[in-house]
Amino acid sequence: MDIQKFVDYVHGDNKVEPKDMMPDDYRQLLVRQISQHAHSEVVGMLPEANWISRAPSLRRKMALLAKVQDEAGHGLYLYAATETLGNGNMIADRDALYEDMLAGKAKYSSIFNYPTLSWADIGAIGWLVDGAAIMNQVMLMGNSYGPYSRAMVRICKEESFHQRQGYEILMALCRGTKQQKEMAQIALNRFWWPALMMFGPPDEHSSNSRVSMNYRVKRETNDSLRQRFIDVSVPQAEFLGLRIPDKSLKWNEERGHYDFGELPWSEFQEVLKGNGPCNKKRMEAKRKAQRENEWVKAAAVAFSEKQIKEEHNL
Ligand code: FAQ
Repeated sequence: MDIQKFVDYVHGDNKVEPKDMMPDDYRQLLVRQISQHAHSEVVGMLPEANWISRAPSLRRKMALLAKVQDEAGHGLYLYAATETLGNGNMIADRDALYEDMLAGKAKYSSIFNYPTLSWADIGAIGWLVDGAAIMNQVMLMGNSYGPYSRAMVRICKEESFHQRQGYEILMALCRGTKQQKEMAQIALNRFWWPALMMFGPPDEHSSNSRVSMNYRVKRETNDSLRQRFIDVSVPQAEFLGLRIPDKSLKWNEERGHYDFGELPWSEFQEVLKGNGPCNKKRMEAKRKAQRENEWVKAAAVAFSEKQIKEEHNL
């Protein structure tokens, strides 16, 4: 196929749909990114689910339950979008992709390998992790693949509610007792750098960015989104009365942005290799869920097969 024609097409802000012709490396890039995104959503349920039974009030529990269920829904939209890309050469079946993640062959976001040690961590996740996810996903709403771009629109609406509920948890803690405010500060200290690393490696080490930008999957680079996230988060931290744990953080009048310190990239590499604080625990939890809930899937398949037979008098 004429690759340049395809590139011109996507640069004209046109969408590619499942049955359209597309270059193999475009299909491959999308299967990799969308499935990793889906895995992140479903693994991302674990750190927060850890606090459902210990939420401090019924209202907080309801909001957290709804949020965690939303993440499962995001995983479903994204696995469904990935499946539209399967063809004779490319396996995009959700079970196969999920198995790749369980086997450690496919990645999911580094952030979900950190523990949630206090209730304030749930606030920090909503504010920073969902905040970073939105920053990235608003950009992805404009990506060139129709099913992914449309999934992003809905996901972004739900993520905005998630971000608000997290920030509101921290507002309550920061207006509470001295110990509650300290708890919020400790959560910010632990989640700040991991949240910044969600945007991926620095641009010069981002192996996929060039092709991704050319195909309009990514429309902005890792570093530019990270900078924007820092610029919007600093005043939000100030409003809470919390300190960002970065001594180098300083407004740069000339650049019109905050300067910031070096991110702990060696920690990021270790987390990607499977050596983060919770990598093993997360995969064990998902394998256990798969084993123990296999019967639910089998029952759903048996039920749908029975219905099809009845509807068609087979
Ligand atoms: N963690 O060449 P690049 C959420 C990998 S959803 C792990 O720059 P790319 C909602 C990358 O895969 C959060 N691995 O890669 C929620 C690549 O390896 P590969 C997830 C990472 O794809 C909230 C290698 O490093 N969001 O939080 C990470 O162009 C609360 C080189 O990197 C998405 O997935 C990382 N942080 O850019 C849920 C959004 N960063 O595959 C529950 C969609 C990079 O070649 C609770 N994804 N790597 O072996 C994207 O926008 C992109 O994939 C990036 C990375 C920006 C994440």
